[in-house]
Amino acid sequence: MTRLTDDYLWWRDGVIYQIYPRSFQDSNGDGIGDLNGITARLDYLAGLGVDALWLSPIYPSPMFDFGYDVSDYEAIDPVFGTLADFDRLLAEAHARGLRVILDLVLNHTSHLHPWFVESRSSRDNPKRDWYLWRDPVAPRSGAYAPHSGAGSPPNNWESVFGGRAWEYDPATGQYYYHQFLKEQPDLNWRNPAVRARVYQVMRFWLDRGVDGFRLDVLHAYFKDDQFRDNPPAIGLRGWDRQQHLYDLDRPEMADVLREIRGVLDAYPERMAVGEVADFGMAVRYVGPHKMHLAFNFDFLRQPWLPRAFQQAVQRYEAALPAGAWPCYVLGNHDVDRFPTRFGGGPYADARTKVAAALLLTLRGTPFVYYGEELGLPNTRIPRDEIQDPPGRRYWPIYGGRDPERTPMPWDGGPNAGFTTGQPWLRLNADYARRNVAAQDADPASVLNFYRRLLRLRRESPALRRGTFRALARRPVEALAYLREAPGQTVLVALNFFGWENTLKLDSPLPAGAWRVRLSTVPGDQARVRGNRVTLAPFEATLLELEPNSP
Ligand code: TEU
Ligand code: CA
Repeated sequence: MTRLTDDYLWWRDGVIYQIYPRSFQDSNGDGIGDLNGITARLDYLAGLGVDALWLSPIYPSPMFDFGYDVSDYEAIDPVFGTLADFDRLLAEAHARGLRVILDLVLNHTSHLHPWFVESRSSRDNPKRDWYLWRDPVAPRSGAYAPHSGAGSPPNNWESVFGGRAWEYDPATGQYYYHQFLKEQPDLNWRNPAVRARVYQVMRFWLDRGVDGFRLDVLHAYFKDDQFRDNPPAIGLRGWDRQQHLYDLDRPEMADVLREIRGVLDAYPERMAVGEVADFGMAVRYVGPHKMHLAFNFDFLRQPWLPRAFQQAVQRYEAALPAGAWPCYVLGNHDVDRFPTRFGGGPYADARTKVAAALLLTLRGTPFVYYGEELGLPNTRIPRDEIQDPPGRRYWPIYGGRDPERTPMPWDGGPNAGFTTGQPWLRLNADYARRNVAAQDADPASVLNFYRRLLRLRRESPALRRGTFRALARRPVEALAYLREAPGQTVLVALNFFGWENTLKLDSPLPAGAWRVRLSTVPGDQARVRGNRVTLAPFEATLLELEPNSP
């Protein structure tokens, strides 16, 4: 594998690829992707040019939230394989220079986790305090009181997935808190025994050679110690109709970030990336003694306008303290796929290439969600095929997350080569054309564009580590920026629209000869003159300043 600088650090200089294991590759014909399937596709991933894989949860789970409800943190769900399969996957990945990070879901467990089974068994069980149990309160007049004699829930907190966040447990006469489904009770992070046990889980995987973790809903570990009501907000669904002052992002988090970092720092080159709810946390949760990375989800909400993206980058660059490294994503298993979000239609692939060129040339670690490298769009899922719990609950206001979780299309054969059985979720409707084999054979495909971008990024110190400088203060239809490292200057120019655009820069470009390193336009001669850059429709171009040019 190419290693051009001595100080290469995989999670900072590399690109991380998210796999949703149910949907990547089935190896045994049950219609559900599994670990051996992933192992069989490692050559594809190494050839793509990514540096690390993040696997969404693979632990034993009753699958109420498809693995985000864990019933044993130190084993593998039989649907996905065995620990031996996992060890083999890890060894084979490492042999190809690919790191592997696991998804740790530590805000909550499954309601079938033995810890919760014990906790709910009696009020004096030693594990009672491992979860958040509260007495009912006297029903306020007109207030919600679901159980006769049970009073009302302890406060007004809502579940992300709908309804109250409190579930009454008649056996012991108390409510327990669940920020997501009632099958996902929240752990009590104030309890030192919980913390110690959870850090032991981390060491279990680190000792096996896992390279790090994606920490699910890291922002929610602590709830207000006084369980105060959230103030109201304007929104459509219950969760959105409150300001989350008291059920997220509590001050106690600082100590836990330090503790988690301490666990990781006992091993060489391990990392954690936090899933956090907003931009403020994406900035506050990273840096020395905190997380290595935290997802900045700004791009998931941007309209397809260069200025919106540029502003998102600039506010991030300005807000991150020294020693904190940026992190960008265009999609994941919870949000609409970006080709659909950015408008779909006949120009979707052209836009996808522009978006990919942006994601992979910013200063920060990019995450690529499986299928993005094919320009995979959302797939419409008929109501009777909906699998995702919030989709079932909120249809038709919200159809759930199945549309962005459809199986990876590998070839044009039956079920796209994903399975020999019946896929758990339908494939993209255009899989006969949109699949790995077909795009592999087409030099102009989205896949081959990703490969070239990833190769260039890996070879380029400016793209990996250089500074970021936007070249026009108010870009309208195209975007241009410089990435500069000692000895290398790269100009990235992106036309967001389907007509020619001349971008006027605030000041002339550094003088010299600009050589095209990569372009969506074949044989491109990039027109850079003074303070003007002219771009063809949907052109994405990377130019390098010839080092010895006058
Ligand atoms: O997601 C956290 C979360 O709150 C949202 O992304 C949520 O899934 C979305 O708003 C849908 O309504 C994480 C995981 O990424 C997600 O898949 C899990 O379902 C959730 O935590 C619970 O573990
Ligand atoms: Ca399988």
